[in-house]
Amino acid sequence: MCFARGTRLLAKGICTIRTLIIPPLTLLYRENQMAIDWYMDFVDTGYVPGKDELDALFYFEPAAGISTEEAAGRIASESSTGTWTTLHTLPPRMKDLQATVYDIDGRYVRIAYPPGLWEEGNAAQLLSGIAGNIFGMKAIRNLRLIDVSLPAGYLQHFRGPHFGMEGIRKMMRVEGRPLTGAVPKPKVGFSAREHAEIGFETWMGGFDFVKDDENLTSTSFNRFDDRVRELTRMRDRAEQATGDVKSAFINITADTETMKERAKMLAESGWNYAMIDVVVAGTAAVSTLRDYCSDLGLAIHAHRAMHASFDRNPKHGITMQFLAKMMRMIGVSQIHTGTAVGKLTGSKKEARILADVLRERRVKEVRHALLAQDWGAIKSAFPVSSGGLHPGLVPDVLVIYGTDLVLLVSGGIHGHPKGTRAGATATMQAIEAWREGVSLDEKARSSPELAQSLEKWGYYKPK
Ligand code: CAP
Ligand code: MG
Repeated sequence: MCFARGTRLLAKGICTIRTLIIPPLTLLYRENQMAIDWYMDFVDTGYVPGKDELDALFYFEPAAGISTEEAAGRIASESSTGTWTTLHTLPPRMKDLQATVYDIDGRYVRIAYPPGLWEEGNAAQLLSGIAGNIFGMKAIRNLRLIDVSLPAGYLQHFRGPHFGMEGIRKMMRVEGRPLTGAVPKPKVGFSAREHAEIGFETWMGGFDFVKDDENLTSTSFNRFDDRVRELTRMRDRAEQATGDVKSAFINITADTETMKERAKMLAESGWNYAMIDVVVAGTAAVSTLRDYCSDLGLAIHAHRAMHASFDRNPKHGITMQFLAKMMRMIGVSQIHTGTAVGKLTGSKKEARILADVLRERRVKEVRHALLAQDWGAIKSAFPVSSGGLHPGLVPDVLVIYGTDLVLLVSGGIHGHPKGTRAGATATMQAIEAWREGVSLDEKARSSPELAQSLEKWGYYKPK
């Protein structure tokens, strides 16, 4: 009996020491002890950023035991000049390169970065700074880079898209409607000849583009040079038959030297686009190919495969709007931005924000989602809507994007009851209905291909 009572008393005593005695003593010790970190040196909520500074917006969640201010300071420190500890020597000029937390709004923080931190024209280095180590800090439980407002002094070192949207429309001779395209499906497995024959049917159904899928490059069953040769032959036949300009997004994704060789082959065969899987290829490679393709007169179609590995989690990673901004700044002519109604993630709000990032000269702020941005002389780029679309969903997509869009309908034409050409024709009829302001059901009365498409899919939204 006494033993049990004694144990309870001992346990109580230990607990009191741990909760009431140790923490204030630690605090006292730390305050008196020489400071071992300087994160708070990166926080000044009275600071007003200079016009020449980059202005970043993050969502962040401090880890347990880390104050909001210290967590914000750690983000600014680790993404500019800091390290985990105070230093024996710190030349005063380093202060000029320090990032500054200047606004903390709940879970959102704004950080100003001095221009001197950034190498002119080097997008990869920008990412190493503001999208590098900071995602791995133990003191931050979740961190998401939402957007960065880029000052004119920084943007001036980037060329942006070789063709703006106007240039692409002029090149393709398409006005007043979205540009249209499709990927042969199944996404890989066809020979180069079969791929080109499906492409011919796609073009003859009224589409402007035939697109390689993101995982088709130069495989044993469909070598790049064979596909270029076969598609060139079919393009010339389709242009002859229709009198329209026909083009393709042929995927050059590989190591940079190989991508250059493939781009050259495209230009020599009279193509005006190259396709790159920009996330897997990397920022540096896209930067190299942007200039190389521009010299060859090639626009770049940017597929974003892998983006959802870092932009899908609303609490951690990098947003699609920041990826889209980087790619317009570097100079792709168009990039996938989702459908909101198709098979892949992405909301209507996100699709509209992405379209603004790519198309507008002056982008307006959207609280906690987008920072104001003046693009200056950087040309516009097309949003690309693709993924799980069919003619029945065309009006939904055009309500979101309007006509300044590249619309890709792939499974949604090759799955048409009468085949690819009828599927493309049905999609063009759906676009016409939208432009005429009539319902698809009404249009279908005089458009058999659209009627057959609605019979199979109706207005089905893929899960
Ligand atoms: C669409 C697609 C595209 C996705 C990419 C595919 O085919 O070819 O790669 O649209 O997604 O492989 O799924 P379907 P996102 O039209 O047959 O679905 O555009 O969101 O980047
Ligand atoms: Mg694909």
